[in-house]
Amino acid sequence: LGLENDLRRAVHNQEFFVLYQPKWDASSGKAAGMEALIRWRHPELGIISPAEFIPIAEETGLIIPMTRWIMGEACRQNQQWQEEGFEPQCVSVNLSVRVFESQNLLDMIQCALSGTGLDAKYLEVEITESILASDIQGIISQLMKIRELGIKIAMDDFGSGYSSLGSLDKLPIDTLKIDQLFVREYESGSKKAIIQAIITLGKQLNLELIAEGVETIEQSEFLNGLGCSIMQGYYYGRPMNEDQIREWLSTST
Ligand code: G
Ligand code: G
Ligand code: MN
Ligand code: NA
Repeated sequence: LGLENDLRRAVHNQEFFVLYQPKWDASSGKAAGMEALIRWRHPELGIISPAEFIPIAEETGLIIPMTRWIMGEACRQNQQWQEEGFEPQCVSVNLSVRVFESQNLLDMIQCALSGTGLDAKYLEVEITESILASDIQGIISQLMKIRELGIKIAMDDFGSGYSSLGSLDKLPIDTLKIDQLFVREYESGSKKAIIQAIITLGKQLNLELIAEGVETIEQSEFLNGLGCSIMQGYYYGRPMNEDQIREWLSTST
């Protein structure tokens, strides 16, 4: 309850900040976008991990104003980098199921874009397989409305949650993000088989593929060899602040 009250105050006092984690295209050797990740600077406890406060934010509904804030902030920052002359990049924002299902979502996205002037093609949302717990027609219609705004949709942590193979071909999405778990244990025969299966599936369905949690050159070469050239992970870059991203953009584009 302590954290819950603190979180309410944090939304009000804007105690959050955003870090951006690079995505890298190993086949072209260039930047391939970034992911916005929220952080909380608690006045007494210091930096708190989203793993601790996102579940509370979801239960209390505070995730909705928080997501409205981070989406606006990510769009504003992205537009600013472009105005400074950096090569345009797509920035993705994570959506909890609660936000995905919310009536406010389309308005939230439109406000973020119109408020900052960012071209919709430079915004992406990341959803997880847990959205598949509700009715498929409702999910498809929500996905189509999001897409009509011109933004992209990625399926995050793919392969780790609800088995979604039966409906994957019906979902209007652009990208599959291969869960870190498989990448971490890519040398084990079974994980290797799963990675290969996900890549084959993604290609057959004309989806873009991104591998998450890439920490070593061996993992990168393995994934690239299978045809998944876009990577995210500590090997290519940790979540960084806006100035570190400027630094990265100036050497990576
Ligand atoms: O950045 P880090 O690895 O600590 O994130 C931990 C978890 O918090 C990840 O599952 C990540 O997707 C999630 N997360 C980070 N930022 C956001 C956000 O703005 N919204 C939501 N819903 N989840 C986020
Ligand atoms: O659930 P989602 O995929 O959005 O979560 C991303 C989380 O993964 C972030 O908290 C980020 O800090 C973390 N992350 C990103 N790259 C790596 C990596 O190479 N290794 C590990 N262990 N975590 C990573
Ligand atoms: Mn993500
Ligand atoms: Na992920």
